Amino acid sequence: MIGWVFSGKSAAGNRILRAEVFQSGERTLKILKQSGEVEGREVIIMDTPGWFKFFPAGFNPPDLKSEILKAVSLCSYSPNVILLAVPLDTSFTDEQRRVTEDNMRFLGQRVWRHVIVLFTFGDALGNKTIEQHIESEGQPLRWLIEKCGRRYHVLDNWSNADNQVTELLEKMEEMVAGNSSFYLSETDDPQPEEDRSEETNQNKDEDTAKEITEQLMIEWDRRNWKEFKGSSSMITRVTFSKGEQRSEGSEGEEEEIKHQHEDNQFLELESEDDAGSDTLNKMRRLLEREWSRREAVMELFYKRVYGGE
Ligand SMILES: Nc1nc2c(ncn2[C@@H]2O[C@H](COP(=O)(O)OP(=O)(O)O)[C@@H](O)[C@H]2O)c(=O)[nH]1
Ligand SMILES: [Mg+2]
Repeated sequence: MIGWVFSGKSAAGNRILRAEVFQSGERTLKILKQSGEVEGREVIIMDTPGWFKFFPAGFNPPDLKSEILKAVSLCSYSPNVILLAVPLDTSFTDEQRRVTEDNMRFLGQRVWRHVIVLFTFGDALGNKTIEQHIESEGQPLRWLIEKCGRRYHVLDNWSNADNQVTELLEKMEEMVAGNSSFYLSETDDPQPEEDRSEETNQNKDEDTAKEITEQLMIEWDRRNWKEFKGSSSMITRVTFSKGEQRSEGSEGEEEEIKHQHEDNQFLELESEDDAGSDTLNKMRRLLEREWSRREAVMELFYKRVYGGE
């Protein structure tokens, strides 16, 4: 089970195993293996920490990669499937396409043959079919679906309907039957990271990114941008490469447009004459978006629990 934070991985794990064994709604820090009998099969699920939805992979917590690799190696000797959680309550833009690809690069090119896109938040589909949704979402999501050999499944983690899990297991079995299991060997293509032309600067930036990441994780939990900004003079040294920036004008993205508008306001509010302020603004913008995604999900959750839906 992989995907960005708050994409419903832990909830999906619980849903599939029909037990509250993963901590949904909390940040998953370490992989967690749980198993159970589902529809007569022994199912083992590895829950993993998520990456950010908006930040480039370079800002991940330091042990995210090693945790995912651990999960892969623990599953290597049995038929396995990688479920990539993609929540349906939010858009999958070109930015998410890049972040997803970036975050999965270290698993090598072969990984995509073993992925099923697990659309979580199935309740957000409303009356639409998933095919209509994929059609209306535009190129980035279609790219993902094609990349995964058109394998996908919708899961509403709040619904008790049994057939959604049965169908998922059938799709997983079908995939495993026509495909070997996923494992990483030493002969695998070394995972080429992004272009490293400015090696020295890059190293310096990497150290800085590490410090920022640590801070970021604290702030993600605490939600206090002001302190983050005050304690982070180091941010001024970090530069975002072009490839890591948010795409401009991706097709049909209302969310994107809304955020661009908000971004402009931030820029106006904070027109400091400081060399780092541009980067600071970018950091702030990304963090704000991570938070607002989290809030939107919590709102859905409270509405469901207390709103009598
Ligand atoms: N509406 C809705 N909310 C969900 C669904 N799955 C998960 N959530 C909520 O999304 C939030 C994040 O879920 P979680 O399982 O922790 O995601 P993770 O970070 O990917 O493990 C939690 O508040 C869940 O209650 C779903 O299918 N529908
Ligand atoms: Mg989780």
